[in-house]
Amino acid sequence: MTGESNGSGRVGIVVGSRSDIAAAERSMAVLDELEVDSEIRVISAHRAPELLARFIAGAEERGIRVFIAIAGLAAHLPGVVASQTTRPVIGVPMAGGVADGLDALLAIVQMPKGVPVATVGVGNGENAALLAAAILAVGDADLRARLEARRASQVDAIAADPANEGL
Ligand code: RP5
Repeated sequence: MTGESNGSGRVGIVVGSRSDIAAAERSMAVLDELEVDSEIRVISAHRAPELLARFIAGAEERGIRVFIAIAGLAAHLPGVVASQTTRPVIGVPMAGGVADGLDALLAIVQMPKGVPVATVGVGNGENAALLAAAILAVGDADLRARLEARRASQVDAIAADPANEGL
């Protein structure tokens, strides 16, 4: 799956290390479910900055409209991606290291003014995908309908819990 696209590539998912790949795959699974094309790349912002720049430039040319950037520790990857595009960037902090994800969470959410990065919870590739889809759905009524259907199915699942019988 890594390095491959499942279609025209509307969401570009990049992880700072192969150790972050599970979160990227959770993002891709949700996007697949919503019929949104995506691709996964493994590029460290500090170990391979030129490769990252090439990915961002090429991704825009291929029609990627939203980026999901996933990283742990100093977690500068989302900010570096955002510095090179005006497309929306969603950062996913990853657990690990001495602060177990709090370091990455603060690094991503505390982007200084001028270059924004949206931030979801630690390891929450699912919510990153849902936010990316919501951004794309602003201009895509069919995708909005699929997102609404997904929300409705969540309600159905909760209502079906035996604890909620009779509600
Ligand atoms: C970041 O540092 C990655 O996003 C990863 O979460 C963390 C550790 O990476 P490795 O040193 O294991 O490649 O670059």
